[in-house]
Amino acid sequence: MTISQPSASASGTFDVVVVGAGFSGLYLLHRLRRAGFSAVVLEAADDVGGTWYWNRYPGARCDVPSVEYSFSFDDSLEQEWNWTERYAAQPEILKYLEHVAERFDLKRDIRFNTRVEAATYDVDAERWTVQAENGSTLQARFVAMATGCLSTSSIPNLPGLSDFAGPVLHTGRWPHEPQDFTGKRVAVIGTGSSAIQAIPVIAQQAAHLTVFQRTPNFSLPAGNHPLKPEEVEQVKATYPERREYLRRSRSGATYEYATVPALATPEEVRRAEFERRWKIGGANFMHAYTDLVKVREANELAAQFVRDKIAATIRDPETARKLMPTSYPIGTKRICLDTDYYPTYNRDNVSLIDLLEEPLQTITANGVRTSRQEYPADVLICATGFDAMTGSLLAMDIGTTDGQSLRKVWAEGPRNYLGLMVAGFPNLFTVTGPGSPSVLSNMVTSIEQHVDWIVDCVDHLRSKGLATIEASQDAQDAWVDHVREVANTTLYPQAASWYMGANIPGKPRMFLPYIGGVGAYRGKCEEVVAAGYKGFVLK
Ligand code: FAD
Ligand code: N01
Repeated sequence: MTISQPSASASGTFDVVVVGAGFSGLYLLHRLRRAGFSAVVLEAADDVGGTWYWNRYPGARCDVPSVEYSFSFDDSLEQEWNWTERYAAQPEILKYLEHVAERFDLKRDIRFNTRVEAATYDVDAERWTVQAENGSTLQARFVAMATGCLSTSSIPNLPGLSDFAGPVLHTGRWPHEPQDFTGKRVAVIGTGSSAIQAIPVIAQQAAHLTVFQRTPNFSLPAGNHPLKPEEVEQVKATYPERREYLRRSRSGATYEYATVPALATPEEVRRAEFERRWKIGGANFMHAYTDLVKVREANELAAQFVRDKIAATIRDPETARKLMPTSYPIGTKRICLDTDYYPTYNRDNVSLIDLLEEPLQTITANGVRTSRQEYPADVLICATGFDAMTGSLLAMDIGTTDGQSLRKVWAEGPRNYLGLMVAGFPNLFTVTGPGSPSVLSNMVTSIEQHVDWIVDCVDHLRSKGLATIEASQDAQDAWVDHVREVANTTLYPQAASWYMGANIPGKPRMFLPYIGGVGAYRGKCEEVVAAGYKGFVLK
């Protein structure tokens, strides 16, 4: 394989085309450049940031501690950057990513306002052609899809939506101009993580907020707080060990990982432990016992603890009842972290409408009509989530000149090897693809691992004078089976969640991420490399 020189950018021919300029695309570009490859990033938005560019709704923030939800690849970056809160808000994370882009001079190789619509592999020339909506056509040996797991917003096909007279906003495509809800009647559809963050903030401003809930979610207190200088210093002093621990940990973040099952723990001890973790805040609660997401009876103990908290917080018993999830195990839909979510329902200007009891019939010009009545609204907010994990990949027409089509190959659900490559599509990588820990982890930890693996792989091909790498069909089949088997040892498949593809009508149902754990998964990827890229065909 002849690798072109890093300067070969103007011609439209590159070693690697990267799609997406969020955490994944930025780090990919940096590493590819350092390794001496010519690379370009194509990004649909007009700036960097990905998730943190698009999700500008009030209250948006991370729910993995900021000091860990950040890059580890550069010592001076992590030492010089100062996070101000336990969970940084969207503007701060976006500022961080802009800083990273500036610091490593990344923007000169990012083409903004460039949405990729197709990528075709020429099997004879062993080369990808990538086409964008704006007419750009680029050629490359390799393509890396850094298109994000939660980047294709889903607006449900609600009857009458186009009749609504006021603005319709989606949390994942939030306008750049500040939205002023003062004096306005606001309707929010959905009660997932985005809504749960936005509702308490919007309620403080709006004249009235009506929340339309279909399925109640379990939410835990985030316990967000400003970081004290000494806390930051302590983290910085131990960053190398901390990051190494994260890479080998279960979720890629520091939690107090359980060692004992809930069912073997006396009730008073268990309640005290739940209480302690509830007070600290964060997803740490879900790691209290080894059997919480494996054994329904154990799970129910945690679920009931949260329901009791809801009952103790909400003054109106009917509202409390509506907010209590009962139809799926806690944690099997993405657990939510909040700041004042439940107390918000004690405000006079907030109402909760249960769409299971009074189904949504239509959106009207002036509000939302259910089977019971019309609820007036001046602004409609869809906090209705994403076509997760596969949506952004399948939005593109990805194929080969010998007739392979990703849309066809994935018609029954995504199939790949290690979440990194798909059999039949040589030299095409996905970052945090389905079948990898991805959305079940601190995603920055997982993104760095995937990017490092991909760049090391391309570097390996170069050093061996090889042109292509492709997942073998057998290895892919075995991996897909393994991903399903591990998922089936847990309660996760019992929920109609976006992890299962259940939020998108017609989407095949399968558990999309790999639940074997970040450290275990990293170990498998390392073993594959040590065994000469076992399960891949290199030519
Ligand atoms: P993204 O940030 O999604 O970036 C993908 C980019 O690709 C986007 O800019 C998009 O415009 C671009 N793109 C997509 N398709 C195309 C195309 N066809 N052509 C050109 N460009 C394209 N994860 C955590 O671990 N912890 C958290 O606390 C956390 N909080 C979150 C909060 C919100 C509100 C959301 C929505 C997600 C959160 N996540 C969190 C998940 C988050 O998506 C990841 O942590 C991370 O930001 C993903 O980075 P990425 O670069 O892989 O993808
Ligand atoms: O989306 P969701 P999200 N009629 O899919 C409802 C990450 N994230 O944007 O459950 C009525 O979770 C739907 O109802 P139901 C995180 O990974 C992280 O909130 O399908 N309602 C649900 O209530 C998260 O999991 C943070 O019955 C409809 C809601 O809309 C992921 O992104 C913050 C409907 C969608 O919830 C997605 O979160 C934000 C319809 N037709 C996001 N269609 C952090 O805190 C959908 N709904 C880090």
